[in-house]
Amino acid sequence: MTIHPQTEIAMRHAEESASALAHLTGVARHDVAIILGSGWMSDADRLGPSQADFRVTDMPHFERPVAEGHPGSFRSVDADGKRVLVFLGRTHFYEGHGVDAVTHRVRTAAAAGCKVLILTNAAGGIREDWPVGTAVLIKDHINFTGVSPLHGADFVDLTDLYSPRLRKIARKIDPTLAEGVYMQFPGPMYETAAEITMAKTVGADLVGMSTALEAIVGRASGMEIMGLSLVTNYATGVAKHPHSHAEVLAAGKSAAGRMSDFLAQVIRKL
Ligand code: 8IG
Repeated sequence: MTIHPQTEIAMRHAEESASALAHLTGVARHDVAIILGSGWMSDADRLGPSQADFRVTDMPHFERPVAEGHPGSFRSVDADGKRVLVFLGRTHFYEGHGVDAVTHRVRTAAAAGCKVLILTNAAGGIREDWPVGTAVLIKDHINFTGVSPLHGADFVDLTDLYSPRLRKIARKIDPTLAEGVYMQFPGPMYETAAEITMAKTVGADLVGMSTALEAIVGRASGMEIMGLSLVTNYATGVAKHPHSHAEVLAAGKSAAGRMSDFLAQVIRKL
């Protein structure tokens, strides 16, 4: 298959970013990449020692961060010899920079040598038995953004997109870990109650504004993928009151230590 010109550009940009990343961190190749979403960032130091934080905008081709609680930094963590590339925050589809901006971290991670990609997010929970603070392993997704992050006739297979091997590792560390289907909406508005009824009907357990587009490019780039959601609010209609971003940030902050400790264990077992 010939590579679509837009994919070629995205891959060249990723190579350029990866080369800047190696120069900034002094680490030529990384093994694992983690994208920390809201609710996952505040205790990132627990993942392992790192020299310093860098701004993604110190590399070419990265967009400036906009969402509150998304600093747009990254670090290289030494997890007992395993090199882990950690992005604090992501670029969202709703920022309007297009799918290549959304997936640029993923392509950069692949270009930097990463074979495993861990995607984390904060999400709205549809299931009443998952209170705020519940960590959920993503077992599959529904891409409801209406767009594809791939270009041209790139017929990528998405069977077992969220690696059964990695899910087994996660459940071994925490046998109580819930598993669910994540549905990515375009955002930035939260859903209506009717949309959540639809989401539930088509098999979603969680709703959010990220992750699915990134996972698709991760697969297309040959990486093994793990997805983790932290429920920071009940979805519309399930919730008894309106949503606020402050509430999401607070729920994330109180869970971040637990989430980082869990991720640290996962990394060491990969
Ligand atoms: I945090 O209820 C968080 N992100 N789409 N819906 C969507 N995204 C979210 C939600 C939610 N909560």
